[in-house]
Amino acid sequence: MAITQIKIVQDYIRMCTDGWEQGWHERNGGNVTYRMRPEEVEQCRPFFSAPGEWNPMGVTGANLAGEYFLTTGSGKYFRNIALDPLHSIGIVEINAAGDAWRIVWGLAGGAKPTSEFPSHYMNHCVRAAATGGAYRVIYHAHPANLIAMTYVLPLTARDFTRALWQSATECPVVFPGGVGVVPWMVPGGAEIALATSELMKEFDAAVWAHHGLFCSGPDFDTTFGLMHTIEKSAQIWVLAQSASGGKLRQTIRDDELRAIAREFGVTLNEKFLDP
Ligand code: 2HA
Ligand code: ZN
Repeated sequence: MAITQIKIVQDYIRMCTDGWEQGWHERNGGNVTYRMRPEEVEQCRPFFSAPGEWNPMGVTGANLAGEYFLTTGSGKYFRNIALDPLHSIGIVEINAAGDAWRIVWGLAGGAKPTSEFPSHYMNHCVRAAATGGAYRVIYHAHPANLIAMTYVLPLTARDFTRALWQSATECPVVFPGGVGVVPWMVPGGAEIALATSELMKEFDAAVWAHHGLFCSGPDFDTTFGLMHTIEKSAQIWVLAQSASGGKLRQTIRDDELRAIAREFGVTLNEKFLDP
């Protein structure tokens, strides 16, 4: 038995490979973290090594102190994860104060968790609190069409939510709360982590201007599906804007968005609709 035969590890690796195949993870771009269930930690524990040093995150989240996370490695390529999980991903434990991690499995050869671990951790803290512990996955990718939109639209939640809802009929059903937008910031630190987690109090997804997208969800399917749906909608938006020279002939109207929500039993974030 190897740790890579455990289902949660296999499912995690599959999500990483799926993202690579979509073209969202050039070089070392993007990262995924998963907050493990206690029984999954126990399944993996026989493979744990002597824990490493505690490493401060620069952010604090008390509600997930003591939890374990699967994480991609800093500087590691999604392309290689399935071939070499031991060096590409790892499991980290959070300390009792909720402000530091240590490696208990993987990230072999001196690797570290993703450079965006502070953002991931703060997003986990906020989404877990907002969903009674149901949300377990944070996914960051670099999908090209969504990034292209951040050069064209005003960087507001309203502009992005409306454009995405209007570009594919499924969108208001998949993310009825809309998406948040973080202005351009230096990636990898506490400042962008706090800005993103502030938006994650309200949204399942946050756009990083000129950089990418953060998605959250209860499981890999839902979270990957959210990334996929948003990027597909962004692609349609870019195609329609390009084909029309920025002059769309028609789009889905607000009363039609409300009709979709009624039919599918979801509540749209009304502040993004006109009265
Ligand atoms: O892992 O995507 O945002 C590289 C990145 C940083
Ligand atoms: Zn990134």
